[in-house]
Amino acid sequence: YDAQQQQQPAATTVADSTGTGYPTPAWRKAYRTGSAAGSRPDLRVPYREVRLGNGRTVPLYDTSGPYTDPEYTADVRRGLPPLREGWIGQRGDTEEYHGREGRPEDDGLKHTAPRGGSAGRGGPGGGAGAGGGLANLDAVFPGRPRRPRRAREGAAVTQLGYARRGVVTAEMEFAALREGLDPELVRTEIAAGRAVLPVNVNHPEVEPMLIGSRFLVKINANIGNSAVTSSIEEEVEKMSWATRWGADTVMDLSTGRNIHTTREWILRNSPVPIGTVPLYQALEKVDGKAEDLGWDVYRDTVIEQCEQGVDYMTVHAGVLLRHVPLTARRKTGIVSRGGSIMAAWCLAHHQENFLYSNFEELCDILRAYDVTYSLGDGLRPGSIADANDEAQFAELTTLGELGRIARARDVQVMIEGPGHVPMHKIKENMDLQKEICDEAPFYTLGPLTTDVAPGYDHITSGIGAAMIAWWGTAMLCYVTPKEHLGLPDRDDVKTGVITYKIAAHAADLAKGHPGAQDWDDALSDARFEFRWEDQFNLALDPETARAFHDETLPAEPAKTAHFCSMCGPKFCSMKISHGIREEYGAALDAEAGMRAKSAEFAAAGNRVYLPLAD
Ligand code: IRN
Ligand code: FE2
Repeated sequence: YDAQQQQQPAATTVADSTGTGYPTPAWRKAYRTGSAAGSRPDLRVPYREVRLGNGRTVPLYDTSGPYTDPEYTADVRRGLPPLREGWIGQRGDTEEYHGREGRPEDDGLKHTAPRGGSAGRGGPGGGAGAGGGLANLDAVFPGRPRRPRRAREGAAVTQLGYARRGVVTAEMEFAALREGLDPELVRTEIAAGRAVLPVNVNHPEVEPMLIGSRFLVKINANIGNSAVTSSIEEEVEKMSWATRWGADTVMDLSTGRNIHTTREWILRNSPVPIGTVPLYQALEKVDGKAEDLGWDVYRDTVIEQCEQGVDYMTVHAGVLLRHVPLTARRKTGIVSRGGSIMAAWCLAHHQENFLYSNFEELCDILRAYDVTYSLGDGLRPGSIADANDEAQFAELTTLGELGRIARARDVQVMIEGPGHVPMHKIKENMDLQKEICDEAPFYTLGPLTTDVAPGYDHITSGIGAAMIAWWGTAMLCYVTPKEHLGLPDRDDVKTGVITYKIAAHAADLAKGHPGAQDWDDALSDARFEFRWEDQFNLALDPETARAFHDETLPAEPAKTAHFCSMCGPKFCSMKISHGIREEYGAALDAEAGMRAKSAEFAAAGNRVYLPLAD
């Protein structure tokens, strides 16, 4: 996601041919209930059921939230049901307080005056003064009165903290059930820092999920309004659109007006973890002048976002003063937006990156809300020529060091990775990251495997994404066809998400993730048996599959025809294979039979394609 890119407003209506938000009536929202240990009968874990023509069903992982449940009536002004509220409350280790949320100035852009240093941290004094945060929050999101929560003094309320103490939380059980895995495996992976479960105590609406190389590969979609025009509803709409096609997390990279209010609406309506880059909003508060940034304005912004419920934050703390000169001779310099902001600040002040020098304090803030670090790759390569260079790996070494500091304070950590990397240099990235960052989840942007295909960078990057995920990357940040060129619209978002679902699932297969191949097998059976409707409905994108088929064979009988438009009725490889199976079926398993048939076959002139009866 290069610096110059932002999103443009999408249309306000969701393509909703089924009334549920799913693209086909053969997809139905279903729930797994209970729990592996039997200890939490209240768990209700969503999945997608694909109903086949033969009465069988195929269960698939689903990220679309309550929106696709026909029993649920969505109302973006009210927000989603707070699924986790009871779990968080029952633990008794957090407290509500008068936060700083909803201060009108958080929506504005001009904040050159010094901000109050105690905001959000000091009980009543940290609030918005008379009336407190609550009244103002009502104005920001009238649907549900809410006060921010944070950890009670000294309590480690992070999933990492619980995992280390041997506690399997409801969130861990939920996510385990979602992946069909043992909750104890989930706990040990989180405890070891090899997986994260990003869930801010202020985002009770989230359906817990896992990011780690032992689990299904996840994908992230970026959204964010352009400074021009975009309504709040449109931003909420983009979030649900991306999750409908399979985005596991969404990053809100909004800049410009109404930034605080927009984020509040996205969070209250998001079933997936929301990530942000707080540096972008902090920069707005100082009128876009990087040199005017500082720890105070950054810290205030982070607390504001923690109180809203942001689940993970990109922090470009690895761009050190001494790393900046290493980029001087690069072909494309620094392409990360956050990285270039921090490099500019370091050079202007000739001081160490304030995110690095205040990192421990930042850990203590994130710890109080269970916000997960996504340690930013501000020095990622922006071209094939710059891949795996000294600047990139120097930063990676610093990210490894910062990860250890964060985990020592019970803060969950993932590490961001490149960028532009040719195929033969991808594996080194994964190997080094594992070694340097203690197997913390890797979260990469592609990588793009060549620079020569603007307009097709979902593909150049989908190739790299599939490779790096196979080797162990836990989450892939999508790239849309508009990368390097312009603002992605809703079709680009869908194309980006589908492309990355392909990369992620291809990696799941190659890694032998239990059950991953069942989906492929179901689709191949449908294809082989000419069950066209089932083939469409098992597709990642049923609409497109159906539309392509209709282009050449629109008639309804073609949906059951035992041939397709590629070869026609007389020469269809699948049909021929059926013929072979009928003729030789009985002999297929018996070796003697096979040998006999082989001799027969040779005698008949080794012809694979048998003449077909008309
Ligand atoms: C992911 C891996 N490396 C970078 N990313 C994403 O790029 C990150 O999660 C965020 O969405 C965006 C940040 O871009 P800059 O500020 O590094 O350009
Ligand atoms: Fe790029």
